[in-house]
Amino acid sequence: MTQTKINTTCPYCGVGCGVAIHHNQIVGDSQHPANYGALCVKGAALGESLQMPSRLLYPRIAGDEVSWLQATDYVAEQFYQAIQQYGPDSVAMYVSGQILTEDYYAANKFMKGYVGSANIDTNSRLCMSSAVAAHIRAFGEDVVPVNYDDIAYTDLLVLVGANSAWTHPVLFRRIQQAREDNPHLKLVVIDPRKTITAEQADLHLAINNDGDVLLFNGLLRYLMDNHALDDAYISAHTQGFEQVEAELGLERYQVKQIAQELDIDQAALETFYHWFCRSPSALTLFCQGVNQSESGVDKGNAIINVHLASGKIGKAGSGPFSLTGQPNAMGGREVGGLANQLAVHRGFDAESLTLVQEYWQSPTIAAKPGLKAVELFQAVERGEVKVLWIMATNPVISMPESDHIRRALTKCDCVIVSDISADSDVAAYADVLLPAAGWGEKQGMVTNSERRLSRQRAFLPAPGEAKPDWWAISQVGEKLCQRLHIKNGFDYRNEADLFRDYAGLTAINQSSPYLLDLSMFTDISDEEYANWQPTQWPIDVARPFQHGQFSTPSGRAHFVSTPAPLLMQGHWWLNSGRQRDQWHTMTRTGHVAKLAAGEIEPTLYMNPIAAESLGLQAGEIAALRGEDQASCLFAKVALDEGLKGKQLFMSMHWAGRYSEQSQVNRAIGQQCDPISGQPAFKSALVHLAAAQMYSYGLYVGDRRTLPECDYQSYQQEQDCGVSRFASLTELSKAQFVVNAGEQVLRWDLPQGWMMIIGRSSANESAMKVTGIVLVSPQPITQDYTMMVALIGQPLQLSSVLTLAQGQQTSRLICSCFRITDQQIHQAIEQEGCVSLNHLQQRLKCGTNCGSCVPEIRQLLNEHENLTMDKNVGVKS
Ligand SMILES: Nc1nc2c(c(=O)[nH]1)N[C@H]1C(S)=C(S)[C@@H](COP(=O)(O)OP(=O)(O)OC[C@H]3O[C@@H](n4cnc5c(=O)[nH]c(N)nc54)[C@H](O)[C@@H]3O)O[C@H]1N2
Ligand SMILES: Nc1nc2c(c(=O)[nH]1)N[C@H]1C(S)=C(S)[C@@H](COP(=O)(O)OP(=O)(O)OC[C@H]3O[C@@H](n4cnc5c(=O)[nH]c(N)nc54)[C@H](O)[C@@H]3O)O[C@H]1N2
Ligand code: SF4
Ligand SMILES: [Mo]
Repeated sequence: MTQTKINTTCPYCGVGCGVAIHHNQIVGDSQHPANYGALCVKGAALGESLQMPSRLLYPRIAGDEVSWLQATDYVAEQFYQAIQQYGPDSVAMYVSGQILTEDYYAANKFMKGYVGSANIDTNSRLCMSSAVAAHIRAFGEDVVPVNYDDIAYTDLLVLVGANSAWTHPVLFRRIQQAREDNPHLKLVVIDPRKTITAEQADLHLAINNDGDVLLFNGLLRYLMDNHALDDAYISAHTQGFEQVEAELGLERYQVKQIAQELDIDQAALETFYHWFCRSPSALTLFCQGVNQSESGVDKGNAIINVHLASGKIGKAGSGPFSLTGQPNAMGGREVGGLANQLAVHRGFDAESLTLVQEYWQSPTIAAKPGLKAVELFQAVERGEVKVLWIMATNPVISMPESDHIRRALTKCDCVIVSDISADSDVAAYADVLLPAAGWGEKQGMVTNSERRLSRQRAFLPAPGEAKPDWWAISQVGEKLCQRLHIKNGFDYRNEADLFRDYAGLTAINQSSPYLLDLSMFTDISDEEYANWQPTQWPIDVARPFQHGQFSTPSGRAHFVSTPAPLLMQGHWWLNSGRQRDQWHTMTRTGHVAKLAAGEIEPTLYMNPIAAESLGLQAGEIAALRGEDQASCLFAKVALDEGLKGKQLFMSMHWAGRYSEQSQVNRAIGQQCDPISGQPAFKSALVHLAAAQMYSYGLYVGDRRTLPECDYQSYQQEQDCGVSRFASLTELSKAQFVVNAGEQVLRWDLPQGWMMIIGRSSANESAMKVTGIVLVSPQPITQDYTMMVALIGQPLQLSSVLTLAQGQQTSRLICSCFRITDQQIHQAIEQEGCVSLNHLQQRLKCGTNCGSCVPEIRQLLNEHENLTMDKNVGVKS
């Protein structure tokens, strides 16, 4: 690393925190307006994440290392041949909200202007596309009309389908700060699941799955019935209200009916409606519980409708706030990386096609929208897409019905994968692998949730032959131009060249209603680009739509009719999402021991009564099948009273060697929102049963591979690994054939079975422990952290045996200092810690990144409630 201070941004979530690299330390950038120095647990672990176990270092074709020249020549030839033989729609790119704006711009220009197809889609389809469509329908342009600062000015915060305490932790800290500063500020959380975020709220509405449209239509009706509409705003700045108003006359939109249908308390619902009515300002933050739904776009518009109707938009402390997931999801939307956008917020109308093609001086232009992610992979499976270039995304894990994605990739003539990791799941399907420079090694621009452009800067050399993604695209672009005998459209020397080109293109929006205009940066020098400071667009405007002028042809915002869908009930339904400490498919966080300790194996969370109905207990294994019963996955059951009825929850992260078999998208079907094409990841209907496991096992040690088992997971520990496995049939000692030089020391012990593997030596007392295996007919609950400590130590059979007798596993709360719930309970019960402050002083928990503060508060609350219950018990 470097000695001079370098400011960059965090490569994870859309909060877009500034990071400073100074004296070999990675810390929060105290000057960055997104975080003012704060980082969450993932940001704080960035240093550790850089030591990746399997970096992709050299280009490869069919497994053989080749030069970049050979690789890019080969890729250009594959594109060229397919285009010549089958037309431009026979090739495609599938990119990601994790590439930088310059990479994105190059990819979009390559596909839409040089290949001549809009078959370029991105994992933002799985993430933000419903919000994008809702913005375009209401505002005429994909614009988030809110700033982070608005959190400090608002009277009411509504979080819909967002577990922000875990997923946007630094933003959530701002929310908590605003509540401390303003005791009148109310926080409402709308989520079928009682999340850590919901636990902190003044009001939690645990609505039935996909009840959001009904809930917000009901709110609009309530505003109407209670004379809380902003008639002046509606008549001056909007259109279409009358139709929406007429549709809300239905009996179904009355408070009592809504509460019943959503299965929530009527008084609680009325409280929310009343607060919204009464508050001078309100912010509605929403994320994947809204977007990832068959009614995702309507959910977004139902939310926007109430903001328009109450005039709570375009002013301080008010507005609908779609939170972006990935660090550059917003930048990708700006350049136009979605298949149904052309570029710079433009669609495929004749004027936009001409303007963009003229600016690019390109040989062609994609005349119609391309295939959206799910459709794209279906076309790949049908053999219609012959060449597919996948960049910075792992669709084998993250797309719905992932078995279909595996099949499609196997059939595809040529799959090109640009990644930083050689063993990302998608890499296994690649004909060509291109090594990408990763975070810290590459540079460029990212745009966060509040439309703020910040710089990522390099501070490390790229290893091996890894190169920035824009460079690889430009090389292939140049070689395609050569084959087409046209002028090279990809003659970029560096990222600044690309950024200037992109900024210049936005000038076409100047004489239009569109707000995206960065044309003032068209001529910035390399030095100005290097010294770029975080900048929000629209430039020099407090917030978009502040004067009630929208980006539609009429300048008015549109009310959109959003009929509430009928809700599914009575089925097992699988909700999925994120854990606090992992990032997506784990390629960047799975190997960091302190992050891996958060959720130690693929876990299916369910209500205790629901579990009992299937005869399932915590720690046992459940078998989950998708609606079509096609594939089955196993996961360990954990009980969670925050899940009502037949709701199930699994995290989306399990992938690769950590546990590809138990990856949740095996059980999730391809249902999408009909407008945005965004998959409904949060409402899969599934079949569930107890799996009849013959034995359960735990291995702690230095081996990464174990015998194939029906259920298997791997967790990285400091200097070793922890594998958990279970088998439907009997496991035998012979299955654990040990490596040369290892030997089994015990087998068939009274508590179950146990085996200890030690490095062989004539003298047992001189042996070192290399692995400990426990096998038992019951789920294993022993504390593995103690076993980790024994690995590599001189063999002391008695200590190992003691551990095998069993201790309950504790739950890790503070990842930074590895403080467990048991330690916190102990400090509260036995050492009299009664406040967060006390616990922080005593155990240091929550004093580094602060991501676990909500969980510590939850434990304190539990104790307080317990004490209250006891006191009540004494009185009665
Ligand atoms: N730790 C961590 N943080 C991340 C990421 C990560 O991988 N790890 N990824 C980033 C990315 S790309 C994204 S997109 C964001 C996602 O951020 P979030 O959207 O906050 O996270 P999720 O866990 O996907 O889902 C949010 C909530 O939606 C709820 N939900 C499910 N169905 C419904 C419904 O019908 N209505 C409502 N109202 N709620 C529902 C779920 O119960 C869940 O609690 O996180 C970003 N931040
Ligand atoms: N069931 C379920 N599924 C979901 C979701 C859900 O809530 N539930 N959420 C969806 C959402 S919102 C999202 S955003 C997706 C995320 O899903 P993915 O995008 O598939 O997940 P990542 O693990 O972030 O994949 C990024 C890949 O890019 C690689 N990489 C990292 N940096 C670079 C780089 O600079 N260049 C290149 N070329 N490669 C790089 C990483 O090694 C990794 O393989 O998952 C979606 N899938
Ligand atoms: S909240 Fe955490 S993950 Fe998101 S940008 Fe900030 S430090 Fe990174
Ligand atoms: Mo996302």
